Amino acid sequence: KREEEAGRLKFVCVSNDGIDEHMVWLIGLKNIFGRQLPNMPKEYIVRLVMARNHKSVMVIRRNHVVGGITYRPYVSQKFGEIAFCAITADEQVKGYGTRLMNHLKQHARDVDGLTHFLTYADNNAVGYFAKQGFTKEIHLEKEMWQGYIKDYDGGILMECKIDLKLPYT
Ligand code: BCO
Repeated sequence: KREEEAGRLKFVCVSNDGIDEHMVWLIGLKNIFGRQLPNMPKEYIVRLVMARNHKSVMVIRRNHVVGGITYRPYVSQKFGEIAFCAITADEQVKGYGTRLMNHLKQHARDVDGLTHFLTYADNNAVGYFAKQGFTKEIHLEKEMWQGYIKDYDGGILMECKIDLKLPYT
């Protein structure tokens, strides 16, 4: 919190818009995903991080990327699909992952107009997602998301309802 007050820590949401600074951050985030999600093909990571229909919420400290979440907002369906989520190795378990998720929820609700998130969580990330309010019970009607999100084996589908009023940050 102190670093945030000193202006050294910031949370941003960017997509591939050609702005130099955004590109540098997206490349930094893509590299973190590459290291932290070894089972994901590198080309797949680059493709989604750089896709114009995806957005990335990132933690930036002293102009370096600490971690981030890449998601695809399905605005007409009012839900977002989280594609990747990671914090750089030496900064994990310091609370960044939680704060990142809170910023994501606030942005998704207030800017994209979303009400839910869905994600296929890795087995070992289920605990983290559960602490962020995700459940294995899916309340969204299947017609809302089936055919939109890509299902992949090895992941467990989890859902999070975004509170309509809660100040997340
Ligand atoms: O609040 P508490 O202190 O009780 O709990 C903390 C952590 O202990 C707990 N936690 C963190 N990682 C966990 C976990 N619990 C179970 N299993 C885990 N793997 O969650 C609470 C929040 O901790 P945090 O805010 O300090 O989390 P952190 O470390 O900043 O960020 C969490 C991760 C999961 C983003 C980070 O550890 C990470 O990058 N891990 C490696 C990459 C990864 O597993 N990413 C998620 C994979 S799923 C994916 O991206 C594909 C589909 C979404």
